[in-house]
Amino acid sequence: MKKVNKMKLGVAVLAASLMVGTVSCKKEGCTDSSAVNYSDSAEKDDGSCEYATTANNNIVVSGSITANTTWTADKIYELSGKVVVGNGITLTIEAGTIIKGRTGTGTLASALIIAQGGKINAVGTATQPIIFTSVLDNIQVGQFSGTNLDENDNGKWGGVIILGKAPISAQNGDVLSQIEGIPVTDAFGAFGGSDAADNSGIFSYVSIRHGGALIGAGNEINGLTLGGVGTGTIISNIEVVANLDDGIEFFGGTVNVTNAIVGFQGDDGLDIDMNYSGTVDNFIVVNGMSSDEALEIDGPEGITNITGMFTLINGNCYDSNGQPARTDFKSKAQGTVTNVKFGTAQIRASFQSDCSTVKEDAFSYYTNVSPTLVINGEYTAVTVYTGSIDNTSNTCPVSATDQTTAETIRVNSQTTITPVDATTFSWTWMSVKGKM
Ligand SMILES: [Ca+2]
Ligand SMILES: [Ca+2]
Ligand SMILES: [Ca+2]
Ligand SMILES: [Ca+2]
Repeated sequence: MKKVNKMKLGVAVLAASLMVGTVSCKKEGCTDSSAVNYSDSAEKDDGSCEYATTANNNIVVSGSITANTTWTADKIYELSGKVVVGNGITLTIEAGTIIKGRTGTGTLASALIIAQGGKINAVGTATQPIIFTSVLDNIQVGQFSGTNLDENDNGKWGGVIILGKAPISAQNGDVLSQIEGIPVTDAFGAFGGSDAADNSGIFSYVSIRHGGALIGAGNEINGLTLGGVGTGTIISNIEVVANLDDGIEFFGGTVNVTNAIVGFQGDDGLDIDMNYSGTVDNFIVVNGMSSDEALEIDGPEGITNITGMFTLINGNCYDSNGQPARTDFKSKAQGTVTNVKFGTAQIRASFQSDCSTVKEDAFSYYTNVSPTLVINGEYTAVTVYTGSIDNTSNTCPVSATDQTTAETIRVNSQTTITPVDATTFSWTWMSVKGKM
């Protein structure tokens, strides 16, 4: 209905501009070739695109959402390519709504992208979570899960990307960056800025399943990507299961996340980059057979936003056999880990210009008299490994002293864990399917 009105408005505006003879007179219409009213002579999109439903009555959505929109639980929404919620626009998703991403990779990868200045208002409940999955999933309206996909089915669609204006630490001192996998020519891929309190909306009781398709060269998409998302945003009760890349990846930003569970990801459970400086409170990572690290954490990449520190509190990281899962504190990781249980902590040490000149890195942050990488919890081992010497190959050995120093810190920082309350996650696919 709104779309029809907008189309009439577009025609009226076009007619008016023709009458006054403005110099800019690009023909307006629907420029998306996947829409039923695509106009191959239109040069400027006027938001009038309308889309077919599929044989099973899914509502197909594609391209930019140009007016405030609500997706309702009585329908299934099918993402065709990248669906972008742009500046000034709010996408509301009702509790219980199912969104299915199409298959396809690269430019055809399906994703929901909340761009800078756009807002998501997705508020599910424990009994009616919002579910993102693949078109290959046979889940139907009103159901909690399908029957044909399991924790090993990943990469079947893209993922969800939220981009804000909070500080990041990107390379070259950039305060604004472009999220990986989205070409720089697409302005909606920008993230970062100076508004630590930026508000991208609410994302709560959301289950993201079976995603992670390749979105750009060498870039699989995370289940949930948070780029420069600010503290005004509420993110809570999130599940990412069977994603081909990371479960949740943070690129800078300050947003706090409470109650997050990631399982059976192809890469890392929680991945922190560009000096994310918010708090993740109450989380579980369950590594599958092909997972990489449960936690993979980097600090600042550049000269901006170097003081922020991440906080991980109240967590448990284990594998599908119940064994504690490995973590990796990589380049300049700085922050605190409190009341978290995991396996080996790998701690990266790197060198300035020769193997005796230690460079500031996770290892030095961990071993300093006043450490800026503080791990208090229960972890089974610590392994120091070397990063690269500047501009040369990675040839420095880890000294036995460094390894011993790290091990002493680990032993002294062991605390008795208060276990994560698993009932927090009883609403999730992993809990219901017995995969926790
Ligand atoms: Ca990633
Ligand atoms: Ca990794
Ligand atoms: Ca990763
Ligand atoms: Ca990373």
